[in-house]
Amino acid sequence: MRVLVIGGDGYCGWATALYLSNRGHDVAILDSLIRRHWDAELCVETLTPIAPIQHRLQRWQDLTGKRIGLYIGDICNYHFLERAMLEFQPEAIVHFGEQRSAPYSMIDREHAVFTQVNNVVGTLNLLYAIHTHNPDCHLVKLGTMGEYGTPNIDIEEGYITIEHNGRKDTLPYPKQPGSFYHLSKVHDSHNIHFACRIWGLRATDLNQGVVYGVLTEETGMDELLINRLDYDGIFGTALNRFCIQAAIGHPLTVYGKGGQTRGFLDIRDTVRCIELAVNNPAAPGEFRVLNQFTEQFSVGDLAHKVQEAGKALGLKVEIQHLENPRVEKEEHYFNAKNTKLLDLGLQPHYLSDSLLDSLLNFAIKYKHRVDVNHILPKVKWRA
Ligand code: NAD
Ligand code: USQ
Repeated sequence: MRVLVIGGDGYCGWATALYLSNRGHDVAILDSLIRRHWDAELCVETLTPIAPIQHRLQRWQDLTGKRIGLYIGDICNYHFLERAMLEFQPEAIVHFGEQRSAPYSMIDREHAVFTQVNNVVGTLNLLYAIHTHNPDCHLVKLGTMGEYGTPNIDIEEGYITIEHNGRKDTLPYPKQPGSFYHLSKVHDSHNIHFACRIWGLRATDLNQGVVYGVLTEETGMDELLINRLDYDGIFGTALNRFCIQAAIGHPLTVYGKGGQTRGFLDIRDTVRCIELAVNNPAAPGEFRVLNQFTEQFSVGDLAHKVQEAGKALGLKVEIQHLENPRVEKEEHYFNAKNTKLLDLGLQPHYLSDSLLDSLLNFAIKYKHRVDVNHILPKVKWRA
């Protein structure tokens, strides 16, 4: 299948583009490379040294004989997007190309506005481009589990059946996101759902949990194919950050009580979930929602797991409860459904001692690149 991976220079997108190419799909990456610019803006670098996208792709072709196309540009620029769509004629589009950090979106008004414009306008342009030029193309859009927030009832996959005053309907599940970033995903979901209803587009919204890990079969093939691994207080995410903190002897940064519970998945499952969605497209007019995570953990549980795994490697790992920079529940009910991807054939890589061991060793290998000034969180929700 011809698959366009938007955001293919990023963490999930790079691993996915190589994986799909390796599995025989005809892949092209579209990316504005703006994430590299945000790193420069914040004066941070990923733990791993990532090569320029052109070198990465050349190396992939030299190693495997498989060519991945490249379109460098911004999906908020409609004419650029149209040209790429008309030239590549994708049968599926996997859309990772957004500003994805909650703290970045909460820095100040400019960053909140930028996040929502970049994400919502980019996705809306994409919907118009598909409708106008390629209406049968399946949109596989990365959403987030954070769209649901932490309600005191079970979280369903996208929709909930409600009885009200004697009448019954199946409706979009209520959304209570926790940042202007997470809100941008809710706005996207509404726009995509509407486009499916009015134009008959086919779309899958993948409400992904927090991703951890760095190695996939393909990105581990060669140093030039290495994936990014963020550890800083803005783009770094919980488990990845904890492993890197353990590697450099920094106390693990649990925010508040640490009872915040989220869905998590290994990056090797991210790439497989995308493949399952691509290979099993939504029907015309269908807005399909899948919850993409494999296990639930509280932040405190994860810190303890990293502490134990670190001990086995001879690392002395302390856990520190910091004042929570975010506004969120620190103790709450959380029980989210995630059966639809399993039904499609996902065989999860559950979090294991061997994964923690390999991630810790990876972090130790590159720990000389860590700038400790970027570990503590600096962005406050109430500022
Ligand atoms: P990332 O920042 O590593 O990659 C995003 C890529 O998109 C970057 O290469 C960036 O340059 C590109 N991009 C951003 N805006 C663009 C635009 N307007 N036009 C073209 N390219 C643009 O992020 P990631 O961690 O790979 O996340 C990818 C997607 O998955 C995001 O949509 C994110 O919300 C979602 N997601 C990520 C996680 C996670 O834990 N990393 C969890 C759940 C959902
Ligand atoms: N947390 C800590 N200590 C840290 C970092 C985070 O306690 O050092 C806590 C946060 O307060 C939060 C939880 O861990 O309660 C998750 O935070 P995170 O930074 O790991 O993840 P989040 O901000 O939710 O965002 C990440 C990705 C985002 C994606 C989301 C999936 O950056 O793109 O949408 O995970 S989800 O969380 O399911 O919405």
